[in-house]
Amino acid sequence: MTIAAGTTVQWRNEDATVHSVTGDDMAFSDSPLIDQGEVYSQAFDRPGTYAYRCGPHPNMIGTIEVIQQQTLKPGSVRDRETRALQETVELFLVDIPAAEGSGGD
Ligand SMILES: [Cu+2]
Repeated sequence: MTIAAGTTVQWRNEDATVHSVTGDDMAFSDSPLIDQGEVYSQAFDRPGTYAYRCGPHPNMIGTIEVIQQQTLKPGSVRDRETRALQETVELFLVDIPAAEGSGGD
């Protein structure tokens, strides 16, 4: 997902097991284990691409793209979408089962 610099992202765990938000390459502070119904918040102030995964479930991955609001063309669709996301966005943590029958080697 794409957000404007300065946006705080909240991950809410709506799954039945604990998850975490662990930034790849130490790009941001890792969350503790997030219990069911709990929220982890992280502000993204600097533009860049931030990949993350779940510590206990490395198949759960996501990416946050942070852009400078000023680089957007005023009135563009992306500008409006990004403005709408500027303060707080909420993502949900739900485990995605690994693909089955991938064949192996
Ligand atoms: Cu997990």
